[in-house]
Amino acid sequence: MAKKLQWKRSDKFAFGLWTVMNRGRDPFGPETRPPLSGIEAIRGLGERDVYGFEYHDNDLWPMDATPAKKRSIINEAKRAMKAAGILCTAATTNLFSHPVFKDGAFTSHDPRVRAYAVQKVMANIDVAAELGAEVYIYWGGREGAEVDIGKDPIEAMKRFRDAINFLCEYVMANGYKMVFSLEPKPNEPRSNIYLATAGHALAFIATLDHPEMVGVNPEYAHVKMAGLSPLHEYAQALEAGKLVDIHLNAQEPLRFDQDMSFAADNPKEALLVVKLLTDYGYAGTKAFDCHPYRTEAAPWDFVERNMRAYKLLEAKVEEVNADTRLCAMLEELTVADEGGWNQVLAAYTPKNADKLKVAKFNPEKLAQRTLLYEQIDLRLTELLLGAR
Ligand code: GCO
Ligand code: MN
Repeated sequence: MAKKLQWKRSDKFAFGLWTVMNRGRDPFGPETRPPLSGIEAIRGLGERDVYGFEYHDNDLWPMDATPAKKRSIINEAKRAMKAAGILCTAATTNLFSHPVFKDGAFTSHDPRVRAYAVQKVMANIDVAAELGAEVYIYWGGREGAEVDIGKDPIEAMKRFRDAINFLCEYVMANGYKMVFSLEPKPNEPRSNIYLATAGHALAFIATLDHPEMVGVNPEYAHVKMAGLSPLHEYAQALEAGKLVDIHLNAQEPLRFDQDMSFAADNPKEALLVVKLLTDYGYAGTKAFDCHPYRTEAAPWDFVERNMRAYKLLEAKVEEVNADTRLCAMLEELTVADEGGWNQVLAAYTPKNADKLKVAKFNPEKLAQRTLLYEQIDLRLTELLLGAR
């Protein structure tokens, strides 16, 4: 393998423990792989030069673990991390598997369920801080509805907000160095999940008591499930200074949650995401949140394949950015600003408004300009396919 294409820890790749622990169960059939414990998952990822892992509380200890059992597992996880040289980069809470959460956690009708959910998060935030995680994720797995008349969506938002506000205060009161991250998803396992896209999440964050503590980690496949553009979601979050983590994978649009490996569906689209992250210096971890195909006996080919795909696309981005033909065509898209309009449009002032009010434009003439998109896209396709 070309040296440049071999991933290193400094690439900051991460995997959810649950991705390699996934045993291939789907709604139509049972597990096809033997179990892997959270500790084995940490070891296996560390041995493959993965930078970090993300975990749910119950990926590591079962929900009914005694305090002593839980403590011994956490200690073992810390030893495994040290031995394998892998970091814990993000944590999250399983608020969706147990039947107690069958109608949501933070948005449940039952105040006892909501309190239990917040308590479960607090307990894991303590562990996350101990393991060194600096990002804490909220994926509203069952925060949604099938029967909307039975669950007021406005009330649900208020409850969600109260929970996040409470937990922000908890992190601050304990002096933890940790930011929160909302992970949007449009549906599955609920018919409709609240905070369906990055746009929903960003708007919600603005209503929180501590918006500066909360960002988003859009998942590539969740965006495609909504029939939207992962590139645009990542870009909007990045531009807002809110992209604190990313979940990379692949998904055919508008289908069930396929959770395929990164770039498995649409390499050009994946390339443009890698280009965005590269060009704009995204510095967070790049976490893969997908599952090995059900036909795999072990998760390790899957782990290597995801990192390899990212490195291949990263090398391709370098090639694309350096391609003189493509650069020249992209350059032609920009228009010399002879009228000084950029400066006028950058800020409203009475002077700028006056200048704009009296300006004469010729829309017919402006409309005559053509753009080289066909050729540009062909050149990108050529580069992607290795045609010279
Ligand atoms: C999904 C989600 C989950 C979350 C995870 C962390 O299954 O659709 O992507 O994998 O990412 O629970 O929040
Ligand atoms: Mn995810």
